[in-house]
Amino acid sequence: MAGTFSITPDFLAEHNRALRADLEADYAHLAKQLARAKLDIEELTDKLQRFALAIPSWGVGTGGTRFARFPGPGEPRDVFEKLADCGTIQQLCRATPAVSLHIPWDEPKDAGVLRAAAEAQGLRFDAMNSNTFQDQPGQKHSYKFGSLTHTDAAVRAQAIAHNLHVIELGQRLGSTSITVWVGDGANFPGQANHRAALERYLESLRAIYRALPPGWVMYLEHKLYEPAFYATVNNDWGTSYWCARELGPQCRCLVDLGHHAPNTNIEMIVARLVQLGKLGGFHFNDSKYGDDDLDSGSINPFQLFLVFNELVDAAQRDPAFAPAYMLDQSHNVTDPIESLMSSAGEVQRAFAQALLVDRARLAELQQQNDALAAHRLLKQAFQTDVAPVLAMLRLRAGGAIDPLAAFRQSGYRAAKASERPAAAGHGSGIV
Ligand code: PSV
Ligand code: MN
Repeated sequence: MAGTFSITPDFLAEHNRALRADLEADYAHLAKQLARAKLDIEELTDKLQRFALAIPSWGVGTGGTRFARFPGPGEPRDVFEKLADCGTIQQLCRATPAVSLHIPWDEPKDAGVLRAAAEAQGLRFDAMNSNTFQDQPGQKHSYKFGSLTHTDAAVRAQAIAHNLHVIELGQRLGSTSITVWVGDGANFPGQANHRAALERYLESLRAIYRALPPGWVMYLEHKLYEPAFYATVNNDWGTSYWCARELGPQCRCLVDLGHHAPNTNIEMIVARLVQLGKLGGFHFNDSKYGDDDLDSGSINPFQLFLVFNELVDAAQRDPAFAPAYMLDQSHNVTDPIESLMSSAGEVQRAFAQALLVDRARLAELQQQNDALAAHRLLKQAFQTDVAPVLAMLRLRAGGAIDPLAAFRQSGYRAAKASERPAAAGHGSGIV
């Protein structure tokens, strides 16, 4: 059962009272600065107000590496406690009204009870995630050598059945999408026939696609390597695009920022998928070397900005353009709630900065081949400090001006540490 401590509206009001005057001064100053560039701060704040990001249920537990996991105090022990933490993040940040569940990690006994618990926290369920990269207790066939692409049809059938179960559960929870990521691949040259494995992948996906309810979307998540270290089946955006196109309009590609080789031009992948009509959504995180699952914007905030630069460009061409935004991070050395709040802010910041780009002027400069001026135009937007806008929209939406400070002062973590004595072997985190 979820514990009882929660941050009270009075506490939040007191926190905001202390910071409000400074924020209003900073906001007024930024409004003047933006007005010089013919930008209306209220329009910007309004656009950001409508931006929503989903929290990964697995992100509120401490993650881990191949080497160890160092659990933190007061970690959630079940899906209801995870929801409580997600609710707290939303209460303070007001940018994360949705949760992305992972099944079976978050398998509820009663979907109705779980849905009601989410609604009580002001949360809804975004994309469901199926897990066929791990064996589950009592499962008949092992995924050691693959799931949707396994050479044995019985294993593939089991993995397909799991995805159908996840869709059915998602329907009861009010979700309208499923993200499929498989760990399938090979560790040795010669181990798998690349072409045959991809054929089996597509065939299995077709069976899942046929079960999609109307209005549902299936996201395909590609990944260059890991856990398979020589080759993965859905290894890159081109493969993902081809599969999504073969399957039909209810299938789109999901870009996890960490699933590419270092230095890959991810914003260009985004541009390509947008142009081809198959960009479905994101798993935001940051990385230095591989799928490091570091906090969004902590390593390469400029890349995050450039991704949003493409998304704002896409939205300008097509106002109906609405990809799904999710975080997908693993927190090894920080408090997961703090990391998720800070990452939500970094993603919002990148979006806000991308909204500042003068697109008509940029097109002119591109037409004139004025490389440096075009680059400086982007840099100017990227270097604008939009923090007052982000804080103001949190304040107006009933959140905290400074979520991190409010969280630390609230005593939430200490209260959860006593409410949630550590349980051995609980399902939080990724090891
Ligand atoms: C795989 O690395 C991934 O990015 C997929 O989205 C999984 O669902 C998630 O991480 C958690 O393992
Ligand atoms: Mn991911």
